Amino acid sequence: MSNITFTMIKPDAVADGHIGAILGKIAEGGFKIKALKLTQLTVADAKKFYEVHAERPFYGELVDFMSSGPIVAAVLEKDNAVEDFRTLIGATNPAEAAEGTIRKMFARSIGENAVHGSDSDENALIEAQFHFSGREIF
Ligand code: IDP
Repeated sequence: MSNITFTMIKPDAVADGHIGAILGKIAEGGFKIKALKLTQLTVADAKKFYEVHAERPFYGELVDFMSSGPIVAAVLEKDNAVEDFRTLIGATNPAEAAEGTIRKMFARSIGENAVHGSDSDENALIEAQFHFSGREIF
């Protein structure tokens, strides 16, 4: 698979009722949905998904937050998907995110920042396969 990225609508944005608006921004951004589900990470899932951040001071907080409630997981397709999606979501800290970006519009804070977006083509594939079986990706 190429030209794909993986995203999660995080527990804050699901709890705040932003699923529909965020999926709308994703569609307007020219991304095609290849896989989609409402799910919840266990603590073990969140630890594994974010294990590259295990040494960071916010790891425990991040794992607790990401397993705290339902999320929407999705695989998105577009030319240059990884980079274009990171532009659409904006900076990690919503206070620094550009106007009109998903994080600027919907995030609560640097930790509870509404959406995840893969940081490389390689990680997009790993993350898509972490959440979806082959027959769930179209
Ligand atoms: P990214 O999601 O914009 O790629 P990363 O630096 O990879 O940002 O961090 C992963 C996630 O960890 C962020 O999306 C955010 O939820 C959380 N995070 C990052 N920095 C902080 C922080 O300083 N405090 C609390 N949580 C943080």
